Amino acid sequence: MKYKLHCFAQSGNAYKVALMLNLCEADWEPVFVDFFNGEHREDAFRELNDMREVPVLEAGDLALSQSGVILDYLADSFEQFDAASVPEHREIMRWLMFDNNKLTGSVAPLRFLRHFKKKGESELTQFLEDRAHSALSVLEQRVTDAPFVLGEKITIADISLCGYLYWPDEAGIDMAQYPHVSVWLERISALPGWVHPYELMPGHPLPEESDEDKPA
Ligand SMILES: N[C@@H](CCC(=O)N[C@@H](CS)C(=O)NCC(=O)O)C(=O)O
Repeated sequence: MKYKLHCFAQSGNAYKVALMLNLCEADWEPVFVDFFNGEHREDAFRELNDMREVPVLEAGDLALSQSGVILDYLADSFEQFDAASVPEHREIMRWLMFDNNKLTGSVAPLRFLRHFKKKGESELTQFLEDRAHSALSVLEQRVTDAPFVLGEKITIADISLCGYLYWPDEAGIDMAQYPHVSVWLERISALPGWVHPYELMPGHPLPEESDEDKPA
């Protein structure tokens, strides 16, 4: 395989890269990281990524981390979902940073606390939910007038921004408030090669989730 993606099914950040690879029909395979048992903090993983974060993409001698950087690298390699000019590239970077900081930066920890930690509601979950709604409103505005974030064509900005949005129930976010975001998500999921994150990467369901599904 040309590409190895260190990932796990519950990671929206890894999903951004896995989805890109699939949409580009890349020759890739997932390498499971046992995140919920702390594999990303072990020495072997640190050698792969000193930031101790998933995803990591291995391409030959290269081991890249940060989903935005990996998406940019793959857009260059495949000449797909890429910018058509330097100003367009800057615009893509602007949205990747907005996603990392504001949208994924709120939806991912909110989902982690609510769905995986299950510690109940707190000031922190409220803060994150408000922040997620604020970011979603920005995205809603953006995709109201155009099919994709940069306009008529899909770019890695869309692929990054959608990373955590196929699990709204797990984050406890009501997407009915964002009809244009919902249509935009359907537009992306209609693309050839689109696969839901839980089917695209290994590790779903978690052992405790499968136990929950079992009759008592
Ligand atoms: N900005 C990074 C975020 C990566 C990230 O936070 N990954 C999570 C898994 S989804 C992680 O590995 N977290 C490790 C930790 O917080 O200890 C990216 O886009 O790749």
